[in-house]
Amino acid sequence: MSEFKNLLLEVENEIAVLTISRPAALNALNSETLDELNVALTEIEARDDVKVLILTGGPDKKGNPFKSFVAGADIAEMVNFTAAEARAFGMKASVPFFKLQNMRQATICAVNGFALGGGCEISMACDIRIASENAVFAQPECGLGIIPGFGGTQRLARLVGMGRAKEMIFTCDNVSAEEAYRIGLVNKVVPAEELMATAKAMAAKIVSKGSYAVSIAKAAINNGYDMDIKNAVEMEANLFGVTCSTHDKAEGMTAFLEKRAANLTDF
Ligand code: CO8
Repeated sequence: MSEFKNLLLEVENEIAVLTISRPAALNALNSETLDELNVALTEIEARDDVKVLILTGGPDKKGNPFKSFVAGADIAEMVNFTAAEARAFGMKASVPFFKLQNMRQATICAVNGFALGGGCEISMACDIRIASENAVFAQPECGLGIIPGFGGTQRLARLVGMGRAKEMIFTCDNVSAEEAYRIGLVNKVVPAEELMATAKAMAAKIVSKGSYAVSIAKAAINNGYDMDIKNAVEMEANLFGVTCSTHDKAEGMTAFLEKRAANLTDF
C-alpha cells in the first residue's frame, strides 16, 4: 500500500479503517487529501482481504477524537479559486466520492464529530452512516456564498428528500445527530465511545455474509436507484441470475438444507 500524509489505513479481520487525518484543519479536505483518497480507495478496492471499509476522521490537534469527522472542503485552499479551478476541484473530489459509492466493498462512515459541507458530502457517498451522539451535520456553503460542490445538492436530496435537503442547504442550519437520524441522514446514533465498536460490529456482520452477494446487491441498489422501476427490476433479475451461478449460492443453500453453517468464500 502507498504511504499517505493525510490518511491512515488499518486492516484487521477483513475490515479496513481509513482515517482522514489533518489535525490542524479539523480534517478538512484539500486537493492533496482528495488525491490520496483516490489512491487509497483504488488500492483498497483491489484487495481481496478487505470486505468492508469504515471511513472516519482523526483527532483534532488537541487530541480530541470526537471533535471533527471532516469540517468541510479546505476553505484556505478555495478562497482564491477561479471558476475553472473550483470546477476542477469539484470534479477531482467526484472521483474518490464515486469510488466510495460504487466500490465492491460495503462502506460505513463513522461520523465522529463535525460533518460540515464536504464532510457531510463524503459521508453521504458511503453506503451507511453511523454517528456519535455529538456529531453535527450541516451544509454551510450558502453562508460562504457558494453551493455544495461535492455532490451535496444531489446526494442529500436523494437521502432525505427535496424539502429537507433544501431546508438544510438554504438555512445552513446545524443538524444534530438525533435530528440526522430522524430525517434518515444517518442509520444509527451511538455514544461517542461506542462509535468504532458499533461500526466494526456492523462491518463484521456484513463480512460474515456472502461478500460477492453483498457487492452485487450494492450494485443493484445503486444502479437501480436512478432507473425506472420496470428496467430496474429486470436489471435486478439479471444480477440475481449472476449470483445463482456462484459457489456461494450452491454452498449457502446446501448448508441451509443440511442444517449447518455455510462457508461463503466468493468475492
Ligand atoms: N477549511 C480549512 N480550515 C478549517 C476548516 C475548513 N473547512 N474548518 C476548520 N478549519 C481550521 C480552522 O481554520 C482552525 O485553524 P487555525 O487553528 O489555524 O486557526 C482549525 O481548523 C480549528 O478550527 P476552529 O478554531 O475554527 O475550531 P472551532 O472549534 O472554533 O470551530 C468549526 C469549529 C465550527 C467546525 C469551525 O472550524 C468552522 O466553522 N469551520 C468551517 C466549517 C465550514 O464552513 N465547512 C464548509 C466548508 S465549504 C465546503 O465544504 C464546500 C464543499 C464543496 C466544495 C466544492 C468546490 C468545487
